[in-house]
This record gives sequence, structure tokens and C-alpha cells, in this order.
Amino acid sequence: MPLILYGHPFFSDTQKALIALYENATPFAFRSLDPDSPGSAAEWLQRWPLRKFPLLVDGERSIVETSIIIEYLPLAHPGPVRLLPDDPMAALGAAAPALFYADWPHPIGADYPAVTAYRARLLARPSFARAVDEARRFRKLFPLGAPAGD
Ligand SMILES: N[C@@H](CCC(=O)N[C@@H](CS)C(=O)NCC(=O)O)C(=O)O
Repeated sequence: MPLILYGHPFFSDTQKALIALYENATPFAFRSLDPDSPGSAAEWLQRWPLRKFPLLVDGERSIVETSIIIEYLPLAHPGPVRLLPDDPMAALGAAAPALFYADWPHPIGADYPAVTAYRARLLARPSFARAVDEARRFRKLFPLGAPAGD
């Protein structure tokens, strides 16, 4: 049975789980929790009454919490791309998609070229670019408006 991921494409926690799955081309079915897919929400609430997403379902097992999902995937469904560095301290520093969204209300600016370049490298990564693209139609949900450049 393929993995099932429940989440909303515009939310950063969901995007982190999507990126982890895309990185290794792990087969999964995505159940989007947006108003156009009411069946998915009903299914999700049945599986996880605490109403938090993302939720990964692997057969009989439900995995919640983004970081646990990202730790679970290499153990249960390993692929060629390492999702976490060996150094546990380095593993605490996930930047995407938080850095992506942080720039919208507070542009990082020319004073921080390394951060700007890091953000650009993240966006150039196919797994993250795909997650960003798939969420594009939800940008109207961002109260302050999304910049045209991204
Ligand atoms: N620490 C959790 C946070 C999950 C979480 O709060 N998700 C939000 C969306 S990003 C949610 O489910 N909100 C719905 C609610 O709180 O009812 C994780 O990383 O998975």
C-alpha cells in the first residue's frame, strides 16, 4: 500500500514533508486538505482526530509531527538522498520553507547576501521548487500578499 500524506500544500510543515518525499521520489498519494477536497479532510479527521497536519499514513501506522516524518522516512523508506546530516546539531537547522516565507513580510535585503544566496539555492532545488509551485494557487491566503518575484 503506498504512503499517504495529508496536508495543505501552502503550509510550511506540509511542504517539509513533501520535500522529504520528493527528494527520494518516494511513491505516495497526497491528500490535500483544501476546501476543494472535502473527502480528504473527512478521511484525515478519522485517522487523526487531533486535527494536526501533516499526517503520514504507512499501512496501519500513522506518523505525525513533521520532524518525526522526516526521521521516519529514511528508516522505513530509505532512498539515495540523505535527508538528515550525520551531525545531530546540524540536523536541527532546517531552513526551507521557513526562510522562503520569512522573506515575504520582511525582505532579507542586500545586507545579508549569504542568507539571500542560501534562500536562492533552496529555491533552485527541484524538490522545494515543486512544493512552492504546487502551493502557488493558495497565495491569496497569505494576509500581507506574496511578492511577484518568487
Ligand atoms: N509541530 C507540528 C505542527 C503541526 C501543526 O500545527 N499543523 C498546523 C498546520 S501547519 C495544523 O494542523 N493546524 C490545524 C489546527 O491546529 O487545528 C508538526 O510539525 O507537524
